[in-house]
Amino acid sequence: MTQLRALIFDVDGTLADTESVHRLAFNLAFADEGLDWEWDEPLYVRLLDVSGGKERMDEYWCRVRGDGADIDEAERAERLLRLHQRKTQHYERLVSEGKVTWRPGVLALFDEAARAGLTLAIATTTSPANIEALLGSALGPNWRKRFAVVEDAVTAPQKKPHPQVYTQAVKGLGLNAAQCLAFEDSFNGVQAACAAQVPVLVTPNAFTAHHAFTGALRVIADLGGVSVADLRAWHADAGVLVQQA
Ligand code: XBP
Ligand code: MG
Repeated sequence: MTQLRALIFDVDGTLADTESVHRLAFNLAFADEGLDWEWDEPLYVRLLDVSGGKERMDEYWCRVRGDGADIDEAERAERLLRLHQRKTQHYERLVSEGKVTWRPGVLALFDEAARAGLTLAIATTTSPANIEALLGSALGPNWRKRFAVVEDAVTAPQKKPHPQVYTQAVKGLGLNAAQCLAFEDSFNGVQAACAAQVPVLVTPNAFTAHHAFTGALRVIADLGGVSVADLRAWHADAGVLVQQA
């Protein structure tokens, strides 16, 4: 049986309910640019099928609105970058104003896992500034010391469902995938973890409840009341599944 050694956490939608604040930040950036772009919640649920804020805006511009393809490639890239920088500034401010709610059990599990000798890591498609804002606000300026590895949109530019962020996290941990347990909220995240052979626990949220989570080790409402002993037992099941395969 492969012993559990590390927990690898997705950020958006898993650690905290961030996507409604991301959506607000996008709309504020669009308004700053004087654009008639407005992402309501049903549209944002659809656009969340695309990981990465710049990629998501490009999808909207070219395939939902359909008028992005008429723009010169360089000009389009420049506007997407400008919009994303502005959006990230709005998101950082909204997080600092306490607009994001952490999900149940996550911070308690960080503490219990560390006491139990488990290593913590992050594997996200979000931007470094967003991670800094969210974890800095909850864990203080030394939050980074709590995580052995942080893989994000800069270190792993191939976004979920591509497995790059997880394969790099496992490599950075110096472990094999079976010694890790990933925590995710979305179809893309589960696909990425499974493609990297990392057993994955899913805690869906309002934006992802309709997603398929085929391949996940287990789907639970949230991490409230979940102990390290629970994780070790569920992870051992993964070992059994692998042996049965
Ligand atoms: C979710 C994402 C991100 C966020 C927006 O990341 O796909 O794009 O929606 O953040 P996670 P950016 O892997 O943590 O679920 O605008 O910085 O991309
Ligand atoms: Mg997520």
